[in-house]
Formats: sequence, C-alpha cells, structure tokens
Amino acid sequence: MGNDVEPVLDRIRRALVELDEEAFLSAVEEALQSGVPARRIVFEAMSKGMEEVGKLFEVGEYFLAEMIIAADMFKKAMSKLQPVLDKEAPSSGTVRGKVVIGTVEGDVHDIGKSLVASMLRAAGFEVVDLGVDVPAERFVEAVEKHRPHILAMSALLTTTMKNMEKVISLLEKRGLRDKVRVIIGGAPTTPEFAEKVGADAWARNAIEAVKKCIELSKSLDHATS
Ligand code: B12
Repeated sequence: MGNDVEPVLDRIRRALVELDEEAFLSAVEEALQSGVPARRIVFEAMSKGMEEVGKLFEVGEYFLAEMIIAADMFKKAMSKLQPVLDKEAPSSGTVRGKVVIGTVEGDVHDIGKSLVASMLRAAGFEVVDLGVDVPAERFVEAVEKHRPHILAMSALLTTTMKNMEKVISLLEKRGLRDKVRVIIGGAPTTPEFAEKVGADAWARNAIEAVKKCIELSKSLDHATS
C-alpha cells in the first residue's frame, strides 16, 4: 500500500470539509474495507479536514453551525474507527500507569482530548477522563483522589489555554506538583507555551501524546525508584 491510498484519504478530507456526510462516511468505510490503517484515516484525512473547517470559520465562510455539523460527522466516523484504532495500538496488555485528562475551563472542545484519551487507553494507560470545561480546582481534586502518574490537559482556544497555568499553580500550592507529570496539548498550544507554564511535556497529536506519556511514565519510574 503506497500512494494509491492518497485518493481515498483526499476524498475523506474533502467530504468532511464540504459537510457531505454520506460521501464522507462511505469513503471512510471504503478506506477501512480496503485495509487503510485507521490511524491514517483519522490523522491524515479527518484531522486535516477539521483544520480546514476551522480555517473556513476563521475567514467567515463557515459559521458555528458548520463546525457543529463537522464535529458530528467526525464523531460518527470515530464510532466505526475506534475499535480498529484500538486493535492497531502498539502494545495493549502492558499497564503503563494512570492518566487524568480533561479540557480546561471555558472550553468545550472534546474531539482531540477524547482521541488522546482513547489512544492512551489502547496503549495500556488507565485513563480518568474528566470531560470538558473542567475548572482548575476539579483537576487538582482529581489528582488528589486518583494519584495519577500524569495529568493531561487540552485547550483549543487561545482564551482558555491560560487556564492550564492556573491548574499548574494550584498543584504547586497544594504541594502536588512534584507528584505528577503534566502534559498539555491542543491546537493553539506550542512546546514554548508548555515550557512557559511549567508543563513537563507537549504533544502535537494523539500519536505523539502516547509516545510522550510513555517517556513521562518511565521518567517517574526512575524518580521514584
Ligand atoms: C469542531 C470545532 C468546534 C466544535 C467542537 C465540538 C466538540 N465536541 O469538540 C464546536 C462547534 C462546539 C466549537 C465551538 C467553538 N469554537 Co471551535 N473549532 C472546532 C474545529 C473546527 C475542530 C476541532 C477538532 O475537533 N479538531 C479535530 C481534533 C482531532 O484535533 P484537535 O482538537 O486539534 O486535537 C488534536 C491535537 O490538538 C492534540 N491534542 C488535543 N488535546 C490534547 C491534549 C493533550 C494532553 C495532548 C498531549 C494533545 C492534545 O491531539 C489531538 C488528536 O490528534 C477547530 C479548528 C482547529 N483548527 O482546531 C475550531 C476552533 C478550535 N474553534 C474556534 C472557536 C473560535 C470556537 C468558538 C469560540 C466559536 C464561537 N463563536 O462560539 C466556540 C467555543 C466553544 C467553547 N467555549 O469551547 C477557533 C479557536 C480560535 C482560537 N485561536 O482561539 C478554532 C481554531 C477555529 C478557527 N480557526 O477559528 N468548535
């Protein structure tokens, strides 16, 4: 399988951008049937399509309604893709540690956060998903309660990403900062921002997030042994 996969990935991306649900879902099905890896469908076609939908919104060509339709289409496709993604996971069976994850206060974007959560589960992490619009206090309570190895935060808005800093300072205040590794992500975040707010890691997408969380859990093993 080589470049012959590109046309179907391109059709998936375009159908999502054009909000053509029927063409989109059937192209996803067709790709799956012909053996295209689910992760390529999600990351090389669907995620790119969502970025384009965002750009169309930004320039005023699409409105909130179109973003809602696109999100709904994405979720419908995920219900078919998720079981396949789980099977494609590199190392199910190994318990790698616990992660508490959520989208920060003021922010209801959950597609990327949920994708990160499910790929972490598939890779062997126990994941506690706090959902969206999670206040700093609730993140910190969850760290106290679940004692995770890793706290993962998502933000999709430039106006909400600062809430990650709030969570990290609250962890410090409660004396919990050195008990947990913090990873952040989401479209407006960058490695520089992660460093600035005092997070331990940043990842561009769910595939990288799994790699970084594996590294973080190893670094904790060293720290505690
Ligand atoms: C779908 C969508 C929505 C949907 C969300 C539905 C849902 N259930 O999630 C709805 C319609 C509700 C929505 C609402 C709004 N949205 Co919106 N939305 C989008 C859109 C088009 C796609 C997001 C998405 O799902 N992408 C697909 C997933 C797979 O990708 P992802 O989220 O980026 O996640 C990946 C990585 O970022 C990373 N990641 C994500 N989280 C984490 C966490 C960790 C720990 C790690 C390591 C990695 C990681 O891994 C993920 C998987 O690979 C984006 C465009 C964009 N470029 O992101 C705009 C976008 C984020 N939205 C935007 C805006 C402005 C809004 C609204 C304010 C619009 C309005 N006027 O009301 C509201 C805000 C609502 C709120 N309070 O949160 C802007 C934000 C601009 C900015 N810079 O702040 C964007 C960028 C669009 C744009 N270009 O203008 N939106």
